[in-house]
Amino acid sequence: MKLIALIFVCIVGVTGCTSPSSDSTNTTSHSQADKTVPGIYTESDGLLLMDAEHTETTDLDLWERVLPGDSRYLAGSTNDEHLEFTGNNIGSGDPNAPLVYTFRISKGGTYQLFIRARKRLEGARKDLCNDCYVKIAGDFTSGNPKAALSALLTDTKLYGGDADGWGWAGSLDSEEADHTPAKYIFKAGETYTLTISGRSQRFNIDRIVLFHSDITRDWDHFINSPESQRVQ
Ligand SMILES: [Ca+2]
Ligand SMILES: [Ca+2]
Repeated sequence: MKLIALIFVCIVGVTGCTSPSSDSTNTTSHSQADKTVPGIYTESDGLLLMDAEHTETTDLDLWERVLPGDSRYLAGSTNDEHLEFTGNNIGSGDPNAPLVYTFRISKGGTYQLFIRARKRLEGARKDLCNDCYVKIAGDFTSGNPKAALSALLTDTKLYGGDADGWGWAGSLDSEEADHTPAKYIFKAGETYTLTISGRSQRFNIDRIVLFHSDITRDWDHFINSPESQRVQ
């Protein structure tokens, strides 16, 4: 019995020693290494910034990483990287290749969603290559009377972006959310999951922004600030 007890103590001891050290490793950096260390993004001062390429979804499927040196790369992207959707066609298609981002809200209230985006038209009509689908799961209500909660909870088209440089996609488009901003009333202390799915081919996404109604909309700040911290 003494031997069994000793073995048990050893196992507990080893387990107890290894988990804190791996936790500290996971939270020390927001560099490229975070790609392999999914964590929950944490809102701070009413602002949540998530680089699209830092999705916790490991299989990008029909999204492709676009890095400097690639002819599709657009300078000025955050983290020197963005994602391009390669599925469906340049007009439309069903929700495809979902990318997941989990985040925690500490300051409750109304948040608006924007995705820094580029429509790589290659000469195509300007309303092509310009959209994805978004949905959020969690305990929230709609922050926009023109957008039904059901539209925010299910894959709904979000469109926008720029053809010649980086722009912003922030308008929903469905029968229940007719060309209107994506706004959510989040609760303090709750965790939410954002899912972005591909819709039109050659739509590029760089950075995801959710900002509280108390915060001034400041694109330069949203682009130049480091992304939000992630915790395990
Ligand atoms: Ca980026
Ligand atoms: Ca379109």
